[in-house]
Amino acid sequence: MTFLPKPQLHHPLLATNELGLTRRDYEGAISTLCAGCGHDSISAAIVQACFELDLPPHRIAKLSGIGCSSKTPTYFLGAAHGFNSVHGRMPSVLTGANLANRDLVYLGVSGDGDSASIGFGQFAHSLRRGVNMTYIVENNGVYGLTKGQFSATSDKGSKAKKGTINTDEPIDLVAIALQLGATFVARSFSGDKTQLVPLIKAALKHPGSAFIDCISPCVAFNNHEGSTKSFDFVRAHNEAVNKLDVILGREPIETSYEPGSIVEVTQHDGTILRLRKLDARHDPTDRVSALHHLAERKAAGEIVTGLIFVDPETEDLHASLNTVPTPLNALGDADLCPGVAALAKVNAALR
Ligand SMILES: Cc1ncc(C[n+]2csc(CCOP(=O)(O)OP(=O)(O)O)c2C)c(N)n1
Ligand code: SF4
Ligand SMILES: [Mg+2]
Repeated sequence: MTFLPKPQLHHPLLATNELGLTRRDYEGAISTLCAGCGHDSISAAIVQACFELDLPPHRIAKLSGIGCSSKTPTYFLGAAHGFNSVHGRMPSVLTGANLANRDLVYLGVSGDGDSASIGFGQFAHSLRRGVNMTYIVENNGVYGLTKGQFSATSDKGSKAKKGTINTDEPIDLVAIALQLGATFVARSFSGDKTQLVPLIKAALKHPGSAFIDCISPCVAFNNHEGSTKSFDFVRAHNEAVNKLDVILGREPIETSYEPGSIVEVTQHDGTILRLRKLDARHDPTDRVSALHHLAERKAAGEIVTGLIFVDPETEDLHASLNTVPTPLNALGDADLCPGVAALAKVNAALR
């Protein structure tokens, strides 16, 4: 069975958000993934982030490809719009949906196989076009659903469960996203909710392409000694560059950070991203230095996590294409068919 509904009963004293909804209202069906799978922790972080942001679940569209990671939208935001696409094709379906209706909040969930192997081209083009979305890759360095083959993000030299050594160079999706022009680039770890929840909140509020590479160990096929995507390895090599707070425009601004160690980024909608710098060498608003920092720490054997780059001045694909603000399903006949005179004018302009 792949769909187990959760019991509807809520504890009467569960905290509610501005919409009067409880955290439970942001959940989905009961997960059928392996117990301990990192992907379930990411689903829990998405639930927490959307609850804390007071997002109406029915104004969110969640899209995915194929894989254990791509199954997860069933397990969160049960009241949201959902589309489980073909393997590696989530980005183009999301782009089309976004162009048709910009009023929804778009959340794309994918895996390292889904995005770095079969869907690599789709991943690249959605980011370089600036589609307004939050794109999360649940990265376990393995094809979990098809039982443990190396993926394109498995590190060279890392060991499969049966002992095979990976001889291929890995793709670092964070470095690629930076090079492609994504305007919000982060990496996190499924086992670090304190870091992941604010990153997802910040990404959801970002008005352009926001990409989060979330390392998410596969306990069935890639959590052994020798795997660089295991819980133990990531905990030992995790190097956070900053600590993030997301402050919505309407909230009073309070902080306990020490002066001199903070970077504040104000986005178009008034959201303030407040970053406490843990690594003095890293400037999250400088794309070139972010790439340099990533390469430098990688050479030192560290996995850089946190908000690695953000461009607060970003505009999305709708701005580049100068599309109408009204969702296509809300346009009337007069807008959709402007008549013979308007058509004649367009034709005349092309002669
Ligand atoms: C066109 C196509 N090719 C291959 C497959 C088989 N397949 C299903 S899931 C998958 C890999 C999934 O890996 P990943 O995206 O990393 O997800 P995970 O299961 O690890 O979360 C593959 C190769 C498929 N479903 N469709
Ligand atoms: S096979 Fe791996 S990725 Fe898939 S549910 Fe199990 S632990 Fe998670
Ligand atoms: Mg995978």
